[in-house]
Amino acid sequence: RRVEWRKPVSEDRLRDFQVVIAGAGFSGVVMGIRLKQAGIPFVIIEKNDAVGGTWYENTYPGIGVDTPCHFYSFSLMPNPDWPEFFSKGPELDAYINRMVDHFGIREHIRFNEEVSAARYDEAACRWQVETRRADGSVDSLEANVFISAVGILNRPRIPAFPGLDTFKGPAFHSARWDHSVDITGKRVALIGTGATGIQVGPAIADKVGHLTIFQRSKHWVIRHPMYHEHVPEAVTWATKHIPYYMDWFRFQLFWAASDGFYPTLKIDPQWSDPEHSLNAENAKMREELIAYITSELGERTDLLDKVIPEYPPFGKRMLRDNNWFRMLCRDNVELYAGDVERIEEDGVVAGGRKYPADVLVFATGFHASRLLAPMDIVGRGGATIRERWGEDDPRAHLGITVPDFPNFYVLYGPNTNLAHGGSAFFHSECQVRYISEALREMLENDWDELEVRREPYEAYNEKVDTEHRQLVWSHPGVTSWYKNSSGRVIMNSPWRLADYRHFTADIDLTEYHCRRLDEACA
Ligand code: N01
Repeated sequence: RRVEWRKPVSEDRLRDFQVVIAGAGFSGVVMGIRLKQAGIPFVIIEKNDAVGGTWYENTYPGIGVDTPCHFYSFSLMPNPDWPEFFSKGPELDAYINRMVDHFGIREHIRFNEEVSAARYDEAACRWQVETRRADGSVDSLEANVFISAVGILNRPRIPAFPGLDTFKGPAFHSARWDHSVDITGKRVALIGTGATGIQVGPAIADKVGHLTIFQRSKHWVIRHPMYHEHVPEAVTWATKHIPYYMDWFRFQLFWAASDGFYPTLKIDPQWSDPEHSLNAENAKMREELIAYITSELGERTDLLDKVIPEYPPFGKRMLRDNNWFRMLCRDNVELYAGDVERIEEDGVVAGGRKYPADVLVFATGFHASRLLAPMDIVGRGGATIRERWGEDDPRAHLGITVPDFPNFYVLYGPNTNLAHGGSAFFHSECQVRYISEALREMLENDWDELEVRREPYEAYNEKVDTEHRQLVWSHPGVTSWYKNSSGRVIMNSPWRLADYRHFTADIDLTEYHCRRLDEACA
């Protein structure tokens, strides 16, 4: 939804107002689009030399989305021309570039520059945003409002395996794929079997000489009938020509992919088999998944114990089957289930055996829990985000805003990740709408400062925790990047998509301190 001005705002006020956005991934770009449409000045600071964030940085073989694209796209730029229901990385990268050019956002972006710190100047009600350029030079900008759109999965994590630096061949993280390395005919060791590993494996198995996959823990893998389907011409035609067809199509994907699964996630305290499932729907899903895996593995029944998780479906991120099980049955593929012991100059040691390798690929995920790191964000009275959140306990009101950090907003913040299906784009649009409303109120009322009160922030986080205690992600038998070191679910949203949209549809000003520069807090 565009910003709808309700009161006049003087041109001087608008001209003097400045918003700084960190990150030109999807969220940062759509924030920019809404600000541009509203006539609010802004600049986006982007560390890469291009837009796209995740979809620019990740170029590993097989990269693609596992949410249908007609839903995994913005309402402000629906795309009837998706070639596949689940598009590949380059197609998504092209989509964001088209969007940036269509809305004239590129000229607002400073590339090869990263926000290193942001400090709130209470006397001026402004943020001092410090940046570092790729060439090492630094700069600083002043902003009325600072918005982080840096995402959560952008700092690749390679575990400190003993002997890691002794490996003689090429070794790289999936998000830094080294395309100069020819893997044809090579012995490749792939460590990690999350959403990335499951795409990499099948994409390289027929090219490499031998592929050894190291799976530390098991993941549930689900089939989608349209995963490898091209969009039929009739669907493309209908989305272009039949009134409201695109809306309807998006709506049914929204419903089926997210809210439709919601009953599967709830813990039934009376349920008799809590280690393996949560309730009747969850148990039924477990059975269906096991039947599917069994049929995919066919004669390779020896693999069943290695791949069927003990914990309930949805405990970890559900993975979309990308011919994973068929790949495991190939002669040149071997699955090791268990911990990696160490790395040696010519291979990986696990379970007391050496698995020779010429190339190592780490699909080992990201430093997700240190949200907003390495930015140094300092709010009112010298409060820092790192002290406030500790090593790994981020919290925000609606996942967006934090007391003592006025005029600061986070896109894709704490507890906003969608782990029950659904589209991050949808959530991003909810947050952008909410932040845009906050800015509208600030400008229309000539306020210089808007800061969430402590009570609604605490009440919201209490509600989030209470809700999570009843959901699958808090299951004690599951480790995942959704939880912090003390087991609190910090990443996922516990809400149905429609609920979160409702929470963020409008800003409730009674939840905020609103202030003009020369006034005390109201
Ligand atoms: O990372 P992950 P990812 N020794 O953290 C293993 C999004 N995404 O890059 O499960 C051995 O999920 C780890 O094992 P375990 C999506 O939101 C989306 O795959 O912790 N193994 C796991 O198997 C996703 O959730 C798409 O026991 C170790 C793997 O490495 C998120 O990005 C595609 C280890 C890491 O899995 C991250 O996915 C790709 C160790 N010391 C990504 N440490 C789509 O939309 C970790 N592992 C399709």
